Amino acid sequence: MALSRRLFVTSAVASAAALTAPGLPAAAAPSTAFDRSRIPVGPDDTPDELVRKAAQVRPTARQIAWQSLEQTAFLHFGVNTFTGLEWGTGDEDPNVFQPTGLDTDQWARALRDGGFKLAILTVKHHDGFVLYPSRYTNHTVASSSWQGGHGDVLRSFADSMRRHGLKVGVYISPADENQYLHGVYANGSARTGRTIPTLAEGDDRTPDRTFRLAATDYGAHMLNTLYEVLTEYGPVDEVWFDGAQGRIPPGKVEDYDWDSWYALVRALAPDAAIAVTGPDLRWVGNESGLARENEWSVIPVKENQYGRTDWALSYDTPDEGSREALVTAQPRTDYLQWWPAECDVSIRDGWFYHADQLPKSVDTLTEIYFGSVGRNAVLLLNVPPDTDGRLHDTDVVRLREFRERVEHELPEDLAHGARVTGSSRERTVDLGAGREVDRIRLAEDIRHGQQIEGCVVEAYRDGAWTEVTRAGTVGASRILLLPAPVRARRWRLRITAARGTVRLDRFQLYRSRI
Ligand code: FUL
Repeated sequence: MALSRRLFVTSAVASAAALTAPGLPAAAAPSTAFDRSRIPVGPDDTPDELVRKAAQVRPTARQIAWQSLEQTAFLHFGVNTFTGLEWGTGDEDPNVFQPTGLDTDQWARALRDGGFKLAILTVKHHDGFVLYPSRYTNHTVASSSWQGGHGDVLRSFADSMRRHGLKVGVYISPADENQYLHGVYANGSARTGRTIPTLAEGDDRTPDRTFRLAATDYGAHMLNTLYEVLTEYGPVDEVWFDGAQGRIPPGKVEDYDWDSWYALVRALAPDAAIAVTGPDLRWVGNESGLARENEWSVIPVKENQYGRTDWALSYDTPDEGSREALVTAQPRTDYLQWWPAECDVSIRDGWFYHADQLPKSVDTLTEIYFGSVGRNAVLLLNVPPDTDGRLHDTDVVRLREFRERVEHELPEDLAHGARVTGSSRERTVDLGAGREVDRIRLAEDIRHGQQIEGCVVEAYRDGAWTEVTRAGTVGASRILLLPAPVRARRWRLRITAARGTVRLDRFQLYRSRI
């Protein structure tokens, strides 16, 4: 998909604060006085001051939980699955949605067996077609004859994921072609106080919480959609907002009410990481599933319209967080923020299922694993259900092969239980006997931030410490691949550059079995 779709419209419209109900947290602001997930930057901060501040930034509990998932999945499913399009038009006949054998348990088993911990369903893609029967639009599963108009993919998906131990995420597209055709999206309406949920005709809900939030007509539509999803389908751990605008005439724009949307998500799903166009995690900047070799989770950011967190540098700059990057970004930086990278990629070429496409090879998926999980990021791999409403057998087999391959790449930590000595800047492991090693996994305890800027792995060979490999950043996870196995009994990790006190979480040694 064109990168430009993820680029955001920035308009000069003045930001009006969300109107909050009592007890409703402010949108993107730190949730407690001790929240250090972002620290303000001033124009007079010296380069040393910038580094000192970066060293003090800490992830929230929500971000730590999200980072530990490592492998997450996307499921792009909707009218496009049946029309063959990647981006729907909003005027498609809802009756095209006819999965012949929806089996969300099969999705869940395949993802669980592939090593995935959370799955995100496209509850609404840019066409506006909604996978549950919403009160606020007819462009939904209820307008299809599928299951007699009583189908609910979101219900089935959420139940299956939880039954198989996976967490639930929801993709709710801000862009909405259908609402544009109905004169709601980008209709130029004012941002005014709206009561959420807005009770619809015949609505039998008696909400125990209502919210007063600033929104346009379409912003209110999004809020009502979020309210339904976040109150009727159980706990949600990730809410995924793309930043794309719909295909609307030049001159028209829908300024998304980010602050109000974030506030409602925080109130209704406090554990949910708000992804991509959100304060909790950022798009890595490509759709190939690959992080930068040196991927920082502490990033200079600016706050744009209605509280949207944005890059101070560009989304795809090769260096988002080094000392040099902090200085270059300073004139545009509002905060140094814990904003870790999520690497999205599809197992097939498209995001939606197309019969003529094939899944990526195990070798490619393994490169993606090392390029994401191995580089301080979380992998978000899309596996699109087919027109039956099942993951294609080829993809299911590929997911299992991928998991087996990762297990063979990193079979058994040879350093587990070994004698470990050292300090925060140096750790030595004695394996008790010479062992061959070709993969090394490092991790910082990110509860104490991201500090390592450079490190060297050495092996004691022929009476001397010899460099085996080196790396820049480590963060939550760094996996180093040696071109050939190295045999040694004693191994050492030396931190050569750091911003603050390093708390090492892993120094693991592996001999792959591939
Ligand atoms: C993009 C969208 O336009 C694609 O259709 C897909 O959903 C991808 C994950 O994000 O911006």
